[in-house]
Amino acid sequence: MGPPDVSDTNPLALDIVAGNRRALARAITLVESTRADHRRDAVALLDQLAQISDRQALRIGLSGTPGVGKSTFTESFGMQLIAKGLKVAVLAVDPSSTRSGGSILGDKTRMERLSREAGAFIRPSPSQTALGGVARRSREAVALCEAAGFDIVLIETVGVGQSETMVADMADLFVLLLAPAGGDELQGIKRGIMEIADLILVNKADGDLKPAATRTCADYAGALRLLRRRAYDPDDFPKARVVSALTEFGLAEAWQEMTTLADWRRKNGHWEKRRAQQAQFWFHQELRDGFLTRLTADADATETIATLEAEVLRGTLSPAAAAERAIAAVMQK
Ligand SMILES: Nc1nc2c(ncn2[C@@H]2O[C@H](COP(=O)(O)OP(=O)(O)O)[C@@H](O)[C@H]2O)c(=O)[nH]1
Ligand SMILES: [Mg+2]
Repeated sequence: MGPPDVSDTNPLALDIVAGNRRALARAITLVESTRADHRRDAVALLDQLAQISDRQALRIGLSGTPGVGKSTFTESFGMQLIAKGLKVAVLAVDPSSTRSGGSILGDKTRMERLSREAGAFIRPSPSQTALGGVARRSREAVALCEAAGFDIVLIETVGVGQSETMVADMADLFVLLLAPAGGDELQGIKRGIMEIADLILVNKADGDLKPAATRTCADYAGALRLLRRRAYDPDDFPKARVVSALTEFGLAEAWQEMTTLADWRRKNGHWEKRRAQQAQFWFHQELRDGFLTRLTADADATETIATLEAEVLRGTLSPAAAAERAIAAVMQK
């Protein structure tokens, strides 16, 4: 296969692939927009990029409660990757961020070194996004960073609601950052989150907190062993380790674990399979969203649905029968 024919290609796409940061930033702004014409441009752009670039980054999802050290970790871990000559993009996914302009922005001070690096790109989550749009915007921003040639895309999210699952659904690896627990209680971490973690990092293993971090890590390692084995893991994964984002203790080892796991998955076909399943999942998500958007934009359909809804409210029609009729009415058009 020769070089792709780029004569009809959007210059923005070419600029992104050439590694132009401002083009990347503009493209992310475009995919964040909810305007219909922007949406069309964004879809066309993403499609073109998929045609001209097959670059893959290692996508790392990173989650943890506020204060656990995500920003500090991202800074020191990111700097270590930069020192290896890797290009690092950091994206924030914050479904709750309707306030201050996103989670990373407020933390910019904690990523001062990283944000000055030529090989790094940091994008805070936008302040006002419709909740349903968060997943799409993030996923598309990841794809844009990938096309722009980043080796690592770090997708950071606060541990609220469904955001961890959402981030795991767009990542190759999912890392859970935890704090040392006081006493012997494990933090109220949900089983579902444990089940999607590939690597648990107990942060703040420094100074007075080190013994607690080590204990907590052993507890989590024990808890992980109780989980059902997953087909896409080698024997000793998922793992728990201690790190200190502050002193950088354990960060090189954490990176080693991530590459070991990623390489194993690549070699055993799980990487491609996971990416394919993710693409399939997002396709269905887009289908659902697309149908719903079109439905609510259609006056006749909206009226039909309102009429049926009134019957459901009165109890004269069952919800299932009403849905059947609504679908039949809409499909006939
Ligand atoms: N002792 C210690 N403190 C840390 C470490 N990492 C982060 N912190 C501190 O924990 C607080 C929250 O860190 P931050 O990175 O903003 O957490 P985030 O809310 O998860 O992004 C800050 O005061 C950090 O200095 C660490 O490894 N050790
Ligand atoms: Mg933070």
